[in-house]
Amino acid sequence: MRIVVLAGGIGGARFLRGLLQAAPEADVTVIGNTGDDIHLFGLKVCPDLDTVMYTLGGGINEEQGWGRTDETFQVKSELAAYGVGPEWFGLGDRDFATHIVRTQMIAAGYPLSAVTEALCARWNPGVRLLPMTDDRVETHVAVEIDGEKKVIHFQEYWVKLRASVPAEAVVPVGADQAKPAPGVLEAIASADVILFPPSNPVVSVGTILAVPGIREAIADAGVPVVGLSPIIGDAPVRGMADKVLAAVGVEATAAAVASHYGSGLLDGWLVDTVDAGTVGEIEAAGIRCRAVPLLMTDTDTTAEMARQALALAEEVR
Ligand code: GDP
Ligand code: FO1
Ligand code: CA
Repeated sequence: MRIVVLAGGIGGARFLRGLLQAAPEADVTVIGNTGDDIHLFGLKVCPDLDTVMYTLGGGINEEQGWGRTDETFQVKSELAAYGVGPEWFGLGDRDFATHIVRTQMIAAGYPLSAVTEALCARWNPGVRLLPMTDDRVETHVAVEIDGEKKVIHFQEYWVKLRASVPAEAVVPVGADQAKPAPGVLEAIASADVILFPPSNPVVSVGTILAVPGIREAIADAGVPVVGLSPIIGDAPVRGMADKVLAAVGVEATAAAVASHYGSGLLDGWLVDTVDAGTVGEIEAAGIRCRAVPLLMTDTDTTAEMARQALALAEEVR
């Protein structure tokens, strides 16, 4: 079975770990979000691609959900000693090697998709990890700070400000000129099922869908598209997805996210059992819905979620 998964970082990666346990024989292609990418110290950092690669490759810092295990920060502290910022983004020594290799390969003319393939040759994530595009896309957030309106990089909003100010707009800069990376449209066209994991609907899945051609390819794929809600009981399970959902005028509820994706895209939607009351409303919107436990507490639980998603896909096929 060929499965295509649109993934951001932590939520997507943890879901994928369960999916691979639930369907070890499946051929899984991950279309990864690159809107979080940031250029720091002359290096290109791809947080979501790295989180998927490290998580599935066994190198992730588990409690953080990003960065490497057994990390040290000598380079970071030496940069600070030179007064070279920013200091608010925690790049570790091991992680730096990934960004050096990536930046070196891009400078040599390799596209991001080839770079990602090369990095995955070391990590063996067990999936084919494709960036959504080889073109540069970086999400920026319009905010108002001390009465001054400005647009800042997503990572500054998310990590430095901890999303503590309202996001007035979320803009994937470059998306409208971006082309799907090689293999992305082909993977979608040959998929047996397409999954939206419990990733951030705005800055992860939303950014991937903002690359022209991807949303259309999914809508036209003619195979079940099933998503899992990142919102449980009217709040994101972790992180600040509610802040960016507000920026696009979407309530932080499982039902609102389902209708945000729309019945033109989604055939099925899994909500957590605490949101069982909303199943009727979602089905009335033309999206088949099931209430199942959606907390990814461990891989076995996540594998069950993945099995439920695949079962719902068969039901709507
Ligand atoms: P990020 O790029 O690192 O923010 O990761 P993603 O975008 O892939 O996923 C972030 C989303 O995962 C957040 O909006 C969380 O609400 C969601 N999430 C995290 N853990 C869980 C979980 O255990 N269950 C569900 N349903 N969602 C989760
Ligand atoms: N997230 C943080 O909250 N604080 C950090 O210092 C931080 C550093 C970092 C370094 C490399 C990397 O790949 C990811 C990193 N992240 C950090 C996560 C990153 O902000 C993700 O983009 C968010 O989790 C949202 O996707
Ligand atoms: Ca992300």
